[in-house]
Amino acid sequence: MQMFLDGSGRDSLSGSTLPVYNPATGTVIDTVPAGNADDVAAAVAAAETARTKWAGVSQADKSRILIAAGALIREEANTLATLLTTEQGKPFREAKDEILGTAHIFEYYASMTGSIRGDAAVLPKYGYMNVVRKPLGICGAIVPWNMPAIIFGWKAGAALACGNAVVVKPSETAPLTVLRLAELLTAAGVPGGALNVVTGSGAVAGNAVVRNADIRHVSFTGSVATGRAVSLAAAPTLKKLTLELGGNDAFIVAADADLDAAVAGAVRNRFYNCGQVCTSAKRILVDAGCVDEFVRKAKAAIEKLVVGNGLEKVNMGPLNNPGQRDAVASAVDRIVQEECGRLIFGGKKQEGPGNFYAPTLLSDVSPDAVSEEIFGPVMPVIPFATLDEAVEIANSTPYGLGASIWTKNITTACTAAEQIRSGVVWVNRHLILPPEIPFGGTGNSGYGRENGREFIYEYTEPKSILIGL
Ligand code: TXE
Repeated sequence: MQMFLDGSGRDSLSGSTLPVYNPATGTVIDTVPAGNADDVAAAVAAAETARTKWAGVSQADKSRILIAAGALIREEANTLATLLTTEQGKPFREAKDEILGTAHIFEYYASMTGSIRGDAAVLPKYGYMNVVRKPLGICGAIVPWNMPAIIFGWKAGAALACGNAVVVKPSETAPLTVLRLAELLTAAGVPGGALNVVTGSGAVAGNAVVRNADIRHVSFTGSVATGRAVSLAAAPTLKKLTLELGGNDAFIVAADADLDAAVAGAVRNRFYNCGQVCTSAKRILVDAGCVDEFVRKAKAAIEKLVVGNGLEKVNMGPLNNPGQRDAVASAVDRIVQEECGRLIFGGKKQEGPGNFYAPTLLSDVSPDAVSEEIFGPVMPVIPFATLDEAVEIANSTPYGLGASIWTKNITTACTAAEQIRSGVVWVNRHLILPPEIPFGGTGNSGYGRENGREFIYEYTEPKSILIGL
C-alpha cells in the first residue's frame, strides 16, 4: 500500500514504512509509508496549488462530487467494511454500518454546500453590511483508530464542503480504510491536491501537520494528553483548532425507567466497537431501588455476547491494539484489587493471538474509581439514591462529551438534560449521532463542533464588507 498524495500514490520521501496489524490475529496485513515532515510539506504544496481551484468550484458541482463520493463508497461497502474489520477489529456488521454512515456523511455535506453563507444587514447612515464566509485555505485532519472511516468523513467532508483543501493524517493502527476512501473521493471528482493523506506516526507526521504554518486549521480527535500537545505545538502558527478528546459518559437509569430497554441500551452502547467510542456509555448510574435487578439482567445479556474475529459471526471483536488492552486490564485489576467495585463477569484477557478482552461487568463501583475513561469493554455500575446525586456523579469527571438519562418522567428528563455538563444529552437513547447533530464537548473533552450547521464556523472565517450608501 502506498501513501496517497495528490492522487499520485507515491512512497514516503523517507523510504521507511510502518506495519499495520490485524488486531484479531496479531499478524501484519500491510505496510504504509512512515511519512515525515518533508511528506507533509509536499502534501501542503499540492494543497496550495489546488485550494483556489477547489474553492472556485460552484456549490452545485461540489455537491455533485460529494454525492458521487457517497455512491462510490456505497458500491464498495462490503470490501471497505472487510478492510475496516481487518485493520480495526470491529465486527463486520458494525464496520458496514460505519462505511454506510461515512457515505451518508458525504451526502450530508453535499446537501449543505448551499447553506455555507454569512449575514447581511442595512446599517442606517453607514451602508450595506455583508458578512461572507471564506474558506480557511488548507485544513489538517488528524484521525484516530476507533472510528477511522466516519471521523475521516466528518473532517474531510466539512473541510471540502466549505471550499478548503485538506491534509489528512490517519492513525498508524488503522490507516488503510482512510487511504481507500480518499482514492474514492478523488475518483468522484475531488481535484488532485485538494485531498491528501500522509500516513505515519503521530509524533512525526501528525506533529508536522500541526506545526505547518500554511495549514490554518487542525481538527484533531484523540486523547486529552495528545490534545494538549497538539494545542501547544499549534500555538506558534496561531491556527484554529477543533479538539475532540474523548468522554466519560454517564448513562443514568432512573427508578421509573423501562428497565429492559435501559439494560439493552447499556449493553449495546457499552460493548459496541469493543467499548472504544468517545461517547460510549462508560459509567452506568442506576437508581439504588432497581440496581440489583439491572445488574442481574445486564449479566444475563453480557454472558450471551459472542467474542471473536470480526469477520465471523460475533457481537464483539478485539481491542484495536495491545496497548489499549493492557490499559483496560490494568484499570479493571486496580478497581478489583482496591475493592472499589465487585467483579460480576469477565475481567480477563483471552489467551491466544489477538487483543481480546472479555466483556466485563462490575457492580457497586465507587464513582472516584472511574473518573478517568475506560476505553474498552467494561461496564461499571454505580448505584445512586437521588437524581441530584446522579447528576453530581455525572458531572464529577473533567470530561463533558455525552450523557443519557433513561426515564418516563419528563421533569426528570429535562432536569438531567439541563444540569449535566456535556456537549450532548440523550433521553432514552445513547450514542445516536446523525450528522444533523452538532458534536463535540466541553471541559477536557475539548472544544469546537463537528457536523450540524456548526461545522461552518469551524471550517470558514467571516469577512465583513461594507458598501457605503
Ligand atoms: O491516542 P492519540 P491513542 C483516547 C482513549 C485511548 C487514548 C490513547 O482513551 O485509550 O486516547 O489512544 C495522532 N501530534 N482516545 O494513543 O495519541 C495519532 O497518530 C499530532 C479517544 O491512539 O491521541 C492518531 O492519528 N498528532 C478518542 C491520533 O493522534 C498526533 C479516539 C490519536 O492518537 C500526535 C482515540 C502528535 N504529537 C483515542 N501524537 C476519541 N476522542 O474518540 C499522536 N497523534
